[in-house]
Amino acid sequence: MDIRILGVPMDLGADRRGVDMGPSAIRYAGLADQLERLGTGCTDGGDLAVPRPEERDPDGTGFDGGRVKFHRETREVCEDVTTAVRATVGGGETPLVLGGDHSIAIGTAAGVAAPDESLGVVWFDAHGDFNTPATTPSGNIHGMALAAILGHATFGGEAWGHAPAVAEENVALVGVRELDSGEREPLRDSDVSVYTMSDIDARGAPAVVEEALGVATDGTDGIHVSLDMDWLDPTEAPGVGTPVRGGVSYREAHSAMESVADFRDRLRSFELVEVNPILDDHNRTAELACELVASAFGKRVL
Ligand code: 6HN
Ligand code: MN
Ligand code: MN
Ligand code: MN
Repeated sequence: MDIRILGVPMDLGADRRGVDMGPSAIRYAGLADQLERLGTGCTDGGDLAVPRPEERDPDGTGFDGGRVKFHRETREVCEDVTTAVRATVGGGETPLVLGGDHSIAIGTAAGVAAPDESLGVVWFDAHGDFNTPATTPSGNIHGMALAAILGHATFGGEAWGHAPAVAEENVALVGVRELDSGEREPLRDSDVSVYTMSDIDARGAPAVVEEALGVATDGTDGIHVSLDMDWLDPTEAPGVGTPVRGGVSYREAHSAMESVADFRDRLRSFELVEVNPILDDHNRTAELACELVASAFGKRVL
């Protein structure tokens, strides 16, 4: 497997400034070295250009009665992500996309698979990212990313971001513990398989992750893994934009990524988002991010 790292220093889709430094912090923690030690090819494709929030006006009013901050800029960056991811996959490499906030997933998902293919997705996150412009309490696009990919969120009448290759029945959301009131019903009514932290408490992380991977691989041409670092408990991963107590432990996260590695032949792309170095404790969240990526790409103790 040949991996290509694509950094997206994006923080237009979230409130707390700092996730734009995520790709740097993760590289600094030694990502490429760890991957090379696995014997996989690894090329760093650098960072895509992202406008600074200070240069722009977030505006974003007038979408289905709600607010969508930096809508135009986010859309432009996501289109660039799609182009870069598509070129990477087309060249036979596996994209490893580093955020940035989770809004970039809209660009990644659209680039990973052609519209006539079928792509399964495992979304590890404390949140549902299932808001729409009509339900969002924040106006932040990172909280709408999964809804947009599945074609639920329309932006001024346009189903922007909809990735037709991704069918709801092949999407698993794992580790959820904080949903906004407007996300619950659409998520319950959808065919997305939702595994909350209560499911992980009751059944254990390995069984839940195994089932989630089954959902994503069932009849699909490949899978995309989107790992929001706030999936982990904040004691392990303090450097994230929107921490929520009660997340998975260090060991559970490793075990989950080792399960992902068992499906390496199905893995089309991997994305790691929401590392916020400003809120971090001596880069430990970025270091953990590197370890988890290495586990997902096949690192073993023995
Ligand atoms: N993330 N549900 C909240 C919102 O603003 O929509 C938080 C979303 C967080 C999104 O962590 O990728
Ligand atoms: Mn997220
Ligand atoms: Mn999250
Ligand atoms: Mn769809």
